[in-house]
Amino acid sequence: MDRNVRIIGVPMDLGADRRGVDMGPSAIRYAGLAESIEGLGVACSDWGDVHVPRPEGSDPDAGAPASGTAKFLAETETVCTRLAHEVADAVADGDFPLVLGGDHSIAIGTAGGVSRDAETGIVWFDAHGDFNTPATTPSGNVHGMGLAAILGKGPFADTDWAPAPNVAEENVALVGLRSVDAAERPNIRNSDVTAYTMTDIDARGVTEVVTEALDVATDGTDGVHVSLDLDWLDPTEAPGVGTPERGGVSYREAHAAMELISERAADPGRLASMELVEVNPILDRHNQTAELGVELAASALGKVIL
Ligand code: Z70
Ligand code: MN
Ligand code: MN
Ligand code: MN
Repeated sequence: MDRNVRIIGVPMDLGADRRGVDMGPSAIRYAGLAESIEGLGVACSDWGDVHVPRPEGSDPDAGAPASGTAKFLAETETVCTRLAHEVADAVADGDFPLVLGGDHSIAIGTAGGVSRDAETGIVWFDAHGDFNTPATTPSGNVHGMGLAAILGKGPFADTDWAPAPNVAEENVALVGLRSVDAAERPNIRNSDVTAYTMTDIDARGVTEVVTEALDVATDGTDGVHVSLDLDWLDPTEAPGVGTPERGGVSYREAHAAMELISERAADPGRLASMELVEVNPILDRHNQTAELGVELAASALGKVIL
């Protein structure tokens, strides 16, 4: 990593059903994130947390779209607007934003901030598509709509906060899908994002798939945002997530993917930002998932074995 890393926490759980992901930033810090980055010889500063309102004081239906469901959308807008500002500030100062969630709805803020003044590709590592709209969601949870919101799908098109200003659908790759809702499937298939399922990883291996995903995200862009939902990994490695799905990538496959990102991002500025989301300490075992998140961030930022 050629820039100072700026850690930004977002203790957000309004976009998910299970409480606990709001403690993700603390768990990841406690797992030694800053020390691990400094151990790579990279300067690192922790800017603390973006303020998130408590659900008890909020009306989940405030800000709801005209049709369909999206719980806590007004609060999600507030948090993502704050986060986008923090991330854009970090980039403007020449720092590398490393955002800690929190549920995956915060990606709307990260993507909005990092792409404010730069064409940005996204590699979205996830068991889920996060491509629901308020019309197709089975849950009403915005963490299942984050990528659709970033790309301005459905009613998100009419908002000034959700669509990322400089992210082209053609530069977005989804990697690791194994849980897609019936009504969400056509949203993905009819889009111009490139989606790699676990079946693709079975057939072609993680190295080939992630190399291709990086081709998609770097083609004509200034930089790449890596959005890492820890449920991308198999629950045997990452039990502490809100929605574990069997059949995810292994420990080594995940590191291989992050090491590829580090290699490909060796050009100054190519890796634009990264986020670690959906760590749920309540469901974790001995902070194992947070520790894994720290390890994977280190691999993406340049850690090598020898
Ligand atoms: C489902 C929904 C989801 C993460 C679960 C689940 C979405 N597709 N995303 N956990 N990270 O409710 O939209
Ligand atoms: Mn500012
Ligand atoms: Mn997700
Ligand atoms: Mn997920």
